[in-house]
Amino acid sequence: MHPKLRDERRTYSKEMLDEIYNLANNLNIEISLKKIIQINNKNSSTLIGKGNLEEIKSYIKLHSVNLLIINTNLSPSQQRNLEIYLNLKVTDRAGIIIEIFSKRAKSNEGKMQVELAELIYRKSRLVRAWTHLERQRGGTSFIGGPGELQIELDRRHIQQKILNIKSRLRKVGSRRKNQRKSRINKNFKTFALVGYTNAGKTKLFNSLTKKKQSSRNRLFETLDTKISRLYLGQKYVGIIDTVGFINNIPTQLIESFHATLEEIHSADFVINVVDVNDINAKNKIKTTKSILRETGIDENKITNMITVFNKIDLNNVNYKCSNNRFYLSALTGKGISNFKDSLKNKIN
Ligand SMILES: Nc1nc2c(ncn2[C@@H]2O[C@H](COP(=O)(O)OP(=O)(O)OP(=O)(O)O)[C@@H](O)[C@H]2O)c(=O)[nH]1
Ligand SMILES: [Mg+2]
Repeated sequence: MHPKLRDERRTYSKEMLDEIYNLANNLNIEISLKKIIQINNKNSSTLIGKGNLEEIKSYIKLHSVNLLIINTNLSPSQQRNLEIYLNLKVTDRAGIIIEIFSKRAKSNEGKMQVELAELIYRKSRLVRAWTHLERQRGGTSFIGGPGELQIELDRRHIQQKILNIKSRLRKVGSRRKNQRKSRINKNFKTFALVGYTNAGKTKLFNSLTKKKQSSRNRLFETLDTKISRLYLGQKYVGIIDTVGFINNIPTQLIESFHATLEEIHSADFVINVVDVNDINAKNKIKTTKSILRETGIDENKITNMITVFNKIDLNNVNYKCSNNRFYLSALTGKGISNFKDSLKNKIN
């Protein structure tokens, strides 16, 4: 492998590790050891090979560890096999992210969407054999797959719950659809802010629309979609703020946030907000594009996507904007007026 590529990969893996560390911290999980393991040959039943597993096992024996987080998505059987082999609660990246979403959800729709993702995740992990581990852990947390719920609910019950939430979500979805129809009828143009979590979408939304949505330095601050008006000289347009993306986003979340993601699909323009100071900005742009593709967005919207490099107040570089590329600070307002002018040109 080319040394530059190897360095890039290493930086990326480190950042991914910091990211999951950050998320776990937010869940009040105390991390005693974090480690990058290079997997050359994937072991289909446990993902990690025997040598590394033995090392993990001896670490667990020596320290009072009660949870192993694997920062990638495990199949249900891999997760189960690891739990049995290590006699320890194991969770994967999807488990942690869904748990964070569950902690952040505030609106009714958000809560329903997260519950749906949790149920889909759990459904495939409902295995009776795990109950002995559950008793040992004594936990009721969602992490590690099914907790108490596993014992309480059988698959059919979960399936029933899934159908029930889906039908409630469909009702919310059809309300949204009608609102979108009315916007189209009125020729009301919309711009959807998308991008990696923590890039500053909500801050930009607030700056453009004078709203006061919560914008904080923590991952997945926004889960709900908000639309608000921006006056662009003679015409109003809609600015849409949505949930942020993350690398390796659980498919269960994409499935359950369908209605939210449809708002992005139906927007006339998509604006990808990127933190200009992020050393992994390039990878995060790639992640955003690939998630959008996964959700079935029209390819033209990706081709014509506007990229906003945000947080320029944090460095002293002089950037040059172009047709679909802008540099600004949602915090100080620098570059916003130029950006608004170009949005105006796009709708005329
Ligand atoms: N210095 C600086 N900080 C910014 C700027 N824009 C946003 N921030 C900060 O970056 C953090 C994340 O901002 P948000 O607006 O919540 O980010 P987001 O993209 O909406 O994040 P999610 O809702 O998680 O997807 C907050 O602490 C903001 O104050 C900026 O232009 N400059
Ligand atoms: Mg936000």
